[in-house]
Amino acid sequence: MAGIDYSSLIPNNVSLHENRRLQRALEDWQPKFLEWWQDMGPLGFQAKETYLRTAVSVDAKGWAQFDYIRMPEYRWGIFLAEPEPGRQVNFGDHKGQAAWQEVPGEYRGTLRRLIVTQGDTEPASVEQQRHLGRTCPSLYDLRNIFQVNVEEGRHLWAMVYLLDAHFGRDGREESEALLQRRSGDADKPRILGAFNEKTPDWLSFFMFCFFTDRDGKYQLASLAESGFDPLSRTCRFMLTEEAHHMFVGEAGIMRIVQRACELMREHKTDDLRKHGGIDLLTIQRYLNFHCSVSLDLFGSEISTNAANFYTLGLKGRFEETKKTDDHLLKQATYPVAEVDGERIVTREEPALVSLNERLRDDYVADCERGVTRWNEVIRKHGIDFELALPHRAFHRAIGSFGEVRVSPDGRIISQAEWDARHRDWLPTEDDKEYIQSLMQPVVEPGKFASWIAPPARGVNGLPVDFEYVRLG
Ligand code: BYC
Repeated sequence: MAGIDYSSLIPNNVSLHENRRLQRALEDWQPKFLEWWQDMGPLGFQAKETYLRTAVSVDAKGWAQFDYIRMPEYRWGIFLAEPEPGRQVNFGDHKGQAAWQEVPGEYRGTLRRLIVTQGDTEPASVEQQRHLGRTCPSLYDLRNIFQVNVEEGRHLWAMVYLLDAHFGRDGREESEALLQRRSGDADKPRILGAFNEKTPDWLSFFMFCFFTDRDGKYQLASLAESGFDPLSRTCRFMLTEEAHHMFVGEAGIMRIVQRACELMREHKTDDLRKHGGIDLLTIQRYLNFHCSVSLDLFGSEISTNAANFYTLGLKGRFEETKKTDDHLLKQATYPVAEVDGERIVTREEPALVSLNERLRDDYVADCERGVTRWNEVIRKHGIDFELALPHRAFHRAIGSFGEVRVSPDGRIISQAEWDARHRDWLPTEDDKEYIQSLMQPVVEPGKFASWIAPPARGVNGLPVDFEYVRLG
């Protein structure tokens, strides 16, 4: 595979110089992107040298290079994974046909909508995290959030490339609109619910990376199965970068849990607020919130949209090609959790309309594995407490559970019980105020805020006390 062409204004491995029209469209969009980055990207620090990784090839053995760079000078570009010779549409009505290199005319609108929805989340997350640099718990963490931010910016580029390359004028208009919507804005909000929530503190940030970026992993993996080959190749390379974002989330929460356990042992109390730590019950409430809003991102349990995406060959299942069924699913069923009066029951539903729920199942199983690793830290400290994922029906706004009140252990409850108890289950104003009070910047290399343990190792083999951002 050719490496990335860094000599041009927009680094790319798609021979952009051979397509003048597309190159001009992207070069026209680039300054608008940079303007958006200045307005809505990380607040402050733009002129500071940060130790960042940049994609330099799509070779699995060594695709990234690490160096100091100022964020606005990051080489955002367009990188697609290697083409797979002879790739086919692997599911749905077109199964067995050659994968499409151009958008099939009749699927234009549907495909554009999927790409825009995916693209919209990328700048949204940068906007949500805009203020966090100012309250970083360490230089190591400051560098990590900036790494996540620049890569979300690159993922926006990835979707804008598809829109500009394959959707003509409509695509260019959508590319502009991606820079105009704003997370949380009443008039022009981002498309999906979770991307309009606030990320006001670092506990929320780490939870977001664990839960919401993981939705990204599962959605991208499903789009990587697409019969539209450019989308598949784009998503395959995005997944390489996405892994780091989930690492930041899982390791961040693990370090907060570890610090909580150390403080509990040291002071022989669960009440860590006197000692500058975050107690496990508060962590659980934040977990409940971020898990539930991320579960909503999978859409309704029963969805004809999802069935259409699949039947048309546009969006597959997680690891579609590893599955051994007929990849048509016209006769198959799938167990789906549903409300039945006062109870939640599981019923067999047609598999095609249940695809959102199936992807949610894959996601929940992955989240469980992370929670188990956090609980291992608690267990090793000899503390009798377990973090747990809330029931999938808890605190939902989308789908069949959006209409009922459900406890974290999965009981349908009355509004009165919800009113009496939701403060035990979701972050309270008190929690938010306390967490906010902890958000004091720590920027001396090797030093960490009171509420989080240092990481086991630094970035790219460097020591933990390396000067990851040159603030001087
Ligand atoms: N909020 O049949 P339904 C990431 C809408 S994250 C608001 O239930 P469908 C990242 C839906 O649009 C991954 N609206 O759902 C992470 C539809 O509207 P219309 C992002 C919602 O269509 C961290 C209606 O409700 N990628 O990459 O089967 C940092 C009924 O829809 C929501 C994708 O999402 C919601 N939560 O599936 C950075 C992949 N849920 O058509 C990045 C692309 C549903 O009635 N998107 N609605 O107006 C999709 O595959 C699908 O659009 C969804 C929804 C899975 C999101």
